[in-house]
Amino acid sequence: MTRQPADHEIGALSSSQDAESKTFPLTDECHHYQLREDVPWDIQKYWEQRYSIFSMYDEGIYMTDDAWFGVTPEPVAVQVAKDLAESTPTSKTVVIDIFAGAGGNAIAFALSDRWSTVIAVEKNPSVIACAQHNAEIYGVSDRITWINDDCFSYLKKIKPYSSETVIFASPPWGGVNYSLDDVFNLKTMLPYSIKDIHSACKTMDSALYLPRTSDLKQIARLAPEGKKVEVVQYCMQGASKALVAYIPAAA
Ligand code: MGP
Repeated sequence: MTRQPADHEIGALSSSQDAESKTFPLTDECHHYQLREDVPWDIQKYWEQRYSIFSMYDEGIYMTDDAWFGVTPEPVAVQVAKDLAESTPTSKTVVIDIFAGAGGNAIAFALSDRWSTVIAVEKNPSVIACAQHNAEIYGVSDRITWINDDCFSYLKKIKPYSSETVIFASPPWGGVNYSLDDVFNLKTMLPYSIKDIHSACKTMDSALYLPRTSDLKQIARLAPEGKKVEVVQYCMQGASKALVAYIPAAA
């Protein structure tokens, strides 16, 4: 029988007492834009899609300007949460969103009621404050353990819990120009390459949220010996937003 990590153990795994805290205050970098003219030009396209991103936007969703680029639209986050729940053996009860951003995925994992523990790791204090605030709006903030830390250092600390843990990773793709190449090269993804991310996660089952045009040959190489990787394209209004590669843990 597998043992679930108790809350105090997960807390003890944060890098310092300061890294994990009950409440992260919103900062000057956190905004709830109500008028188009207040929105920086480069994120106006995303602001136009605000209700697809967070259906409860008008309840007071907060984002930093950079967080708009990487947030998973709510219908996609809900479907990913459903697919991850269904494809994971019930013995695994902890899901860790290692690039939590403004919280869209962690909120969907918490709402799915599948996991005994949902952990959201985000290194930017302003961004984690937005995520926590947004999770409050969706009524699930207290069902998420918030870790303000670099995910690579955090992952080293949770190695003893690998067998009961699933990783979800929605990393930065190196900016909005990711779509300029017909095939996106995951080796040169910035600031973390696919190798950096996979090496840190490979002892656990993982789900990687990547550009829809990602090089599938590079993803196929991540399959452990004798196991398969599944790749799912997630679409809205007939167009793919991103793909998720579901990668089993290496033996
Ligand atoms: P997009 O391709 O920038 O916009 O982002 P759109 O409107 O689908 O495409 P266009 O071709 O019509 O211009 C699409 C989705 O990709 C976003 O909603 C995010 O979920 C995701 N996404 C985009 N970027 C740049 C990132 C990123 O850097 N990291 C992560 N994790 N997701 C991203």
